[in-house]
Amino acid sequence: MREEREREQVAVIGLGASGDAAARLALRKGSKVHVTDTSSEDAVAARGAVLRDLGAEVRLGGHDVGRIASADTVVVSPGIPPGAPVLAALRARGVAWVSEPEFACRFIEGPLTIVTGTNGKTTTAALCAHLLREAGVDVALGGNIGGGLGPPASTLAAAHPAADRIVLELSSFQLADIRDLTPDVGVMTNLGADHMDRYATVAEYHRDKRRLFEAGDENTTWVVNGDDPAVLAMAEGVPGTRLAFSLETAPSPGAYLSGGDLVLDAGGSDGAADPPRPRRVGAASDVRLLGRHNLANALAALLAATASGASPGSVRGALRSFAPLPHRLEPVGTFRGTRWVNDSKATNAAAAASALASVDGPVVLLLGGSDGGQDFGGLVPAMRGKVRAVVAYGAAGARAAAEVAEAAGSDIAVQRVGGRFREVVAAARAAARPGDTVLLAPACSSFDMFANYQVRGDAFRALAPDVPR
Ligand code: UMA
Repeated sequence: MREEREREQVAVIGLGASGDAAARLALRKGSKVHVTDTSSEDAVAARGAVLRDLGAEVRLGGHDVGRIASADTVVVSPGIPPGAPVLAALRARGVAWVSEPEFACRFIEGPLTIVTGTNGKTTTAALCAHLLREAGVDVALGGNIGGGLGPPASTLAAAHPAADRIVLELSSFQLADIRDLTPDVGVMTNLGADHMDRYATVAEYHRDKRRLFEAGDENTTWVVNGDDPAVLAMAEGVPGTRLAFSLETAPSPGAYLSGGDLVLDAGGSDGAADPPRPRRVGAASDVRLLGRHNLANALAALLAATASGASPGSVRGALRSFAPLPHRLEPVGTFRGTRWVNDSKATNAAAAASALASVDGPVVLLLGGSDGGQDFGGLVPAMRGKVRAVVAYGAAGARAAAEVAEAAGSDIAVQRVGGRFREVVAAARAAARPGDTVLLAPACSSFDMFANYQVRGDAFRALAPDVPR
């Protein structure tokens, strides 16, 4: 009985990928675990059944706030917004909670490289881990990244033996509820607007991103976007060492593009007799990813990887062997002379603009999905001279079509397509001519028609060749 009471009690809210991983980690560490989800649908029930067998108490179809509040530690899944009734009730009782990566990091002893930012964080985190792996560092990749590219942080924390270095991609939702997690290396790729269905203002969203900088200390190395004033302002005066990457200037210490070269400058010239010189570590052409913004991601990854233990000499070959990731400017193929590119991950206007800047015209653009209040007319400058036709679809389709048509006048053919995604893709095919690129960069999340952006991208990939299936 006494022993029972001494076991830490952990309550986990949400039984998606993060909740499942956190509950398993807590069980493995000998805690008493209560796990709960408002849903009792099949996938959740199946996870719950396994956790019950492993010894957890599982409550589905609703939350027992009193039971959750009695736990020593409450872990919250990132998809649960701060205004959710369960969190409002816990707040009213004065109960604090932590995010799943914060919980995981209590059990991670090795150094952490944390990557966040509005766009490019998955590519940067995955490339950083790849550069480290190729340099012989024992590294594990996970966190928000999902999509089969890496597990939740808790799964990495439960792994035995632990990797020497962990690279975590973290979202603003996860950073919101960190407490003691301390990055050894922290990366901020860029700052724009996103998740405006969850945040009332961009400033509120940025406040959660700022948690990364607040989590570091004087031993942290920061990798920041030297071309993004919002990032530089946020990193201002933060303790630790600051490295910047830039496509426009030559920051020192930092990494930059010089002609076609990727250059690393270790800095340190202050008073040193023999300061290290800027060093060419690769070429832009070594990066097999489409788009200039991916050169910025590559520079960020270079800095993060070298700050995390990769030798600069190992970088070039590793850059060349990094293949494009699924749903991120992923070349799907060329069918009847038309190239198809899947950027389903472009769930906001800034990402769609980057995608447009990354492909050659003429382009047939698929635009639409859930309506998150994005400024579609604001995308027109990125479309001009490049986009032949816009196929607007989904919940935001009517607004997207109207805003683009108004801003573009007769320069861009705009059609709104209702119905299923198959019809949307067929309309894009009909609008495209040989030599064109059909680009899925919808500037919207996918939840009006799909479970997530991966399923949307998979559907696009499957429908592109127009093969009956
Ligand atoms: N739920 C409750 N109570 C509530 C509300 C929801 O129990 O009041 C339940 C839901 O029924 C559901 C669960 O909570 O079963 C929600 O889990 P979740 O949405 O947190 O999803 P997970 O499967 O745990 O996935 C999360 C991340 N998802 C989100 O942040 C929305 C995944 O990021 C991440 O890969 C995974 O944790 C592991 O770390 C995905 C993502 O789209 C890729 N992230 C966003 C992005 O990148 O833009 C932030």
